[in-house]
Amino acid sequence: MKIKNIQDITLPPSGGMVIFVSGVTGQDGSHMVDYLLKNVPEATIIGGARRLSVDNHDNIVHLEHEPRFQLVNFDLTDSHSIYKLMEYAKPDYFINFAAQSFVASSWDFARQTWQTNSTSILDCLEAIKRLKPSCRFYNAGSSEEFGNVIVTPQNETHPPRPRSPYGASKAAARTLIKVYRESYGIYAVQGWLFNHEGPRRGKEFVTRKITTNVVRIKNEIDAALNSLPDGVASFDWKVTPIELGNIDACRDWSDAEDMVDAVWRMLNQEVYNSSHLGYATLTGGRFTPEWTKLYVGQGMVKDYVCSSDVNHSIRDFVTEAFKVAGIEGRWFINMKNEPLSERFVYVDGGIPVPDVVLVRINPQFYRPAEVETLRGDSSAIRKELGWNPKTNFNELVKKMVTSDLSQVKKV
Ligand code: F7E
Repeated sequence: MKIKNIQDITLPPSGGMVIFVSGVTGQDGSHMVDYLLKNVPEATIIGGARRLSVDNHDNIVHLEHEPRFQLVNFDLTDSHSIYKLMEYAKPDYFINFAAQSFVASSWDFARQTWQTNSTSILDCLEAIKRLKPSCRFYNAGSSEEFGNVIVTPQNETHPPRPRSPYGASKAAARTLIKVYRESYGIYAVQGWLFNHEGPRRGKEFVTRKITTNVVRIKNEIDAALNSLPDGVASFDWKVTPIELGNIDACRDWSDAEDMVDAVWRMLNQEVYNSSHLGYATLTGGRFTPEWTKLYVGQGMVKDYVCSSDVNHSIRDFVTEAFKVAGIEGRWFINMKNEPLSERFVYVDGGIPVPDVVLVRINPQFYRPAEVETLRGDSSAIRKELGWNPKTNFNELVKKMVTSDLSQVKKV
């Protein structure tokens, strides 16, 4: 897909709304653009992505001929890039999904994680302050900020107790955002987004790692069974198992498409919060910089927890994903009850086949420090901003496995 330089962006006539979404080739950025195209018809949408030698545009190929969307070369870690964007495009909204988002890598690349997720947010806030203080800013926050939780479920009052450089970097960004909101009246928010997934999720995250491998294993099983002579039952065949780390970790998983709706609501709280509607009415639905400043200054703008409010272990996700693919399996532990020996084995006609291992544990995927359990309490955003997520856990797993199965069929 053609990528422009910032100075080549085509801007709407004066007064037209401009929305900038960074990290647009990722899961959340691409869904955000789809959401805005559908729900904010008056906006010109600019997506920012780094120009890489290898094309990573799979999540946005469908936008190639979309007249309201332009893709620009943008790097969050280069402050010049941020200033150029703010100076030239002067967006009304800056929605930041660019990040070092893989928690496991944050121990290996702690400085780069900090640079991208914290220092760059400071650069964004400064650029907004200097060049367009009325620009509304969203930064992707995370349940990883809660980390070593002291109470379940976690809501907005839970203190930050991060367990990874990633969690620490997002907690730092949150503090900066609050400082800029309170010091300068900038409408800047950072939601605590719990895990959110879908067919566009990167394959290094555990859910998509599982769904893509379930599909691979399904094909291996089908090929093995089809090669047996009619009427012969044999389990001399093997599959290459999925290797996972801590399968006991519990996460609160939502659909990424539901999450981008929450983001837009957080960016327009006076529209969605019925007790704030006076602000929307006073401005005739379009927010002047003066009104925005007053609204923010009165402490009306809040960060919200966004979650499904239900959690499941990685092992639950595995079982459900295989079930959706039509494969029955069972968790199996050896007689000595050693945890790392645990495996998920194929079940044929109700009988486990211990030699056909579908999933096994590889300690390589354990983290130096783990967040064992996360479960959100999103009652505030549901009540105050009317957020109503549509997809539950089983539907999400089904959506992901079904999508990965259909990709295989296309090849
Ligand atoms: O791990 C365990 C792993 O990498 C989930 C990001 O979007 O959500 C995401 O962070 C759990 C962890 O996501 C494997 O130890 C076991 O307990 O899918 P994940 P994450 O670390 O929770 C938060 C909210 C964000 O903000 C992040 O940006 O699964 N796990 N075995 C494994 N994880 C991976 N990746 N691979 C495994 O083999």
